[in-house]
Amino acid sequence: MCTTCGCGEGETKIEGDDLHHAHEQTHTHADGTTHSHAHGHDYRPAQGESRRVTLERDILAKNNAYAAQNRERFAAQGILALNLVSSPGSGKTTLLVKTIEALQGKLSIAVVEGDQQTSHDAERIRATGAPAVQINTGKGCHLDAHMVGHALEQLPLARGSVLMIENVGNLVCPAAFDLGEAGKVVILSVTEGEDKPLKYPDMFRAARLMLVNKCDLLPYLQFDVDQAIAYARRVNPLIEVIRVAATTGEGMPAWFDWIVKGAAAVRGQ
Ligand SMILES: Nc1nc2c(ncn2[C@@H]2O[C@H](COP(=O)(O)OP(=O)(O)OP(=O)(O)O)[C@@H](O)[C@H]2O)c(=O)[nH]1
Ligand SMILES: [Mg+2]
Ligand SMILES: [Zn+2]
Ligand SMILES: [Zn+2]
Repeated sequence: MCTTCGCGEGETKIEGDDLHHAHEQTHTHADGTTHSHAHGHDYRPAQGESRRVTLERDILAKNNAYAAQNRERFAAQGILALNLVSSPGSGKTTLLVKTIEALQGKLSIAVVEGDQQTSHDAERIRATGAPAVQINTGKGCHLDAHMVGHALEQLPLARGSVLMIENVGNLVCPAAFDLGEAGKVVILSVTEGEDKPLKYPDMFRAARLMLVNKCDLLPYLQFDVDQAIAYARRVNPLIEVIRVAATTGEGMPAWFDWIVKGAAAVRGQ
């Protein structure tokens, strides 16, 4: 269950991982904790406000513990992990496909894909030759650090590589869940309206970088890019911004440079 909207948990499926089977037996996480949880067993809706608050705190505390394990693993292997968040259809997968193609031979990129249903996005990534694992969250509206930890078991992650995690399209709930990433990248496409940073401030506050995507469509829309950026900076004065069009390639080199610099920083170069 999501702490924000109360949507379902316990339906998660990870390609190549029989989650429920694995969790009927005890298993050990990197911190040495051994558990035999059925996914969602402790996510039962509670009665009353104070129980709800306690439940939220427990869910986030558990998530943060798994996120810390993921983060340790990324640090130990010099992996730059980015969490791509946005509303549905802003162009996350298109951006990833173009990024993998552009950086081929320069950086090794692996992808965790999150969607409620289908493995379309993982298939689009694998068509580039990059490894990808699809997580289907069922009724769930966001990825959590525990799911990502299990997906990583299916993914060949080279030392010094980049892990892109494409979250479920949702501008609300993924803001609350740390996956162990170095940073969240929020994608705002110009068809969505420039006021989204004010309407969904948690997400824009949580992000390190905002990609303003689909800029090729600006001639056909009434979308004030400067205003959108001003709104984003009103909720997060430190947010970095890059204007791009994933389909035409406009502005994309600045995004590629941002990744290459980030990866080098994580590797300590
Ligand atoms: N014109 C234009 N269309 C784009 C651009 N980037 C993506 N699109 C289109 O936007 C639609 C959605 O793109 P996706 O890459 O599937 O978006 P997504 O954010 O991964 O979608 P979900 O995973 O379903 O949330 C597709 O039809 C893309 O071709 C762009 O820069 N310009
Ligand atoms: Mg996608
Ligand atoms: Zn939710
Ligand atoms: Zn587990």
